[in-house]
Amino acid sequence: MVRQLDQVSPEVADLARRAQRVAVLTGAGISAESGVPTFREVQTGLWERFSAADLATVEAYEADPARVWTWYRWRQSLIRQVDPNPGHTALARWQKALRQTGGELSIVTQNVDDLHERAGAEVLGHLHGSIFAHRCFECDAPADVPAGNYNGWQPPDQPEEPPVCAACGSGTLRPGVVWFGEMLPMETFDAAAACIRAADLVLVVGTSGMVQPAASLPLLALERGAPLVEINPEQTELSEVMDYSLRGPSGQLLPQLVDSAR
Ligand code: BV8
Ligand code: ZN
Repeated sequence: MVRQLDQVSPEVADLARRAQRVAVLTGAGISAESGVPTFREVQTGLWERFSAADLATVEAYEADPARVWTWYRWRQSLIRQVDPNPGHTALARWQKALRQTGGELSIVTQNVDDLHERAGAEVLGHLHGSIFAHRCFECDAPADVPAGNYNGWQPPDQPEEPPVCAACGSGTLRPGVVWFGEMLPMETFDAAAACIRAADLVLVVGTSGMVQPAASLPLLALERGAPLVEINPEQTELSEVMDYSLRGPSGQLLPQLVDSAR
């Protein structure tokens, strides 16, 4: 039975203080306070007629490579211009503190941004890839491309064509992310499942719990009865399996939780 709270209660603080193997699944919400739009937010500019889920597909790239390529370049540019927020830095702090006492905090993220890493945390895996990785749409050869650098939020008024692959000379480049309908990197998924199964506390931060199979990972905590705590201003698809649902922004609640774990 989920207990919904608007701040860290003494029981939750006690769970955090006693936890030695913490597993954290994060979603777009943890980056929201940095200024990175979540998938639920409406699109603007060149893409206002499309939902993110429409553009994050092979079909969208095949239909209009330049539109999809430019969307990712714009998102890369935006991510480069924002900073990690107190939610990212709190997890990095907690990870360092636990490692000093032989514990562990494993971060598994659905996000394609690098804000956890830029906050100083080590990430066990990016379930949906990285927006800064690129590969050939045809031959899969990895490609090293400098990130998009548009000025601020202003999306370009003209789409950019994706570069031609230097390895095969015929394919064009695509972002190294997992699109809808594509398989997740299975070794990352398996490592995520293993760390959640072994955890003595599972934290789910900033995810609507709508995208599978990532959203099924927290359910593995039920196998061993590890406590499940969610941090999200809204109710999610996962709320009812949570032991505690902290209703608020992760940029505020994560620092409170980490401070209470000291
Ligand atoms: C697969 C990379 C099969 C790209 C992403 C029916 C039809 C068609 C498909 C399906 C279907 N049913 C299931 C599927 C499968 C599909 C799926 O789950 N669809 C859903 C939408 C129904 N899944 C897939 O296609 C996956 N692959 O199944 O392959 C297969 C099997 C065998 C062989 C071949 C193939 C692949 C899914 C991965 C897609 N790629 N990202 C890119 O980034 O461009 S997913 C993308 O959306 C994000 O990465 C993210 O993971 C996801 C959005 O989820 P969230 O992270 O939760 O973000 P969201 O915006 O939803 O929510 C934000 C949350 O934050 C909210 O709850 C909000 O309240 C909260 N929040 C806001 N502010 C704050 C906050 N929280 C805390 N603090 C705040 N301040
Ligand atoms: Zn190629």
